[in-house]
Amino acid sequence: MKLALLALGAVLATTAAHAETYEVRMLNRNETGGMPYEPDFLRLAPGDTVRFIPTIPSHNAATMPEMIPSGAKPFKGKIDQQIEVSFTVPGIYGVKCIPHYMMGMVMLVIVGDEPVANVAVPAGLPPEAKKRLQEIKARALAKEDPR
Ligand SMILES: [Cu+2]
Repeated sequence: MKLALLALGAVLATTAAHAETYEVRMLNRNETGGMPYEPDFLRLAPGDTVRFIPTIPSHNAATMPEMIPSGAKPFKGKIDQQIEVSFTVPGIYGVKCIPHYMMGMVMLVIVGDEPVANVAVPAGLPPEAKKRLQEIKARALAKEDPR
């Protein structure tokens, strides 16, 4: 029995070394407020995939040109389209819902080891998007670097 568990542990450890797929739901409301991605922060290993799910209609997921590592490929899902995006280039990404960008529908993705403290929220964003990203950053900081 113990041997079997050890073997299972080895299998799980091997699997964990491979690329993971994370699911992000696009919603109209949750406990963080209106028009959220859930979760709204992900830290990925290079090569991991995010599946953006239109749980509630009328949302999409697109890269923010202001927040994308150089060399990373932009993406833009259609409204109500479920897309899967592989993040291969390390760095800091902002993701936005185009119809609800003005209402602050954004999320933060960090690929690799970049500290949350290095996230720079661009000054020129719509105020609600800026506010949401600052909230997401503060929550991510509290989670990853509690002091
Ligand atoms: Cu939306």
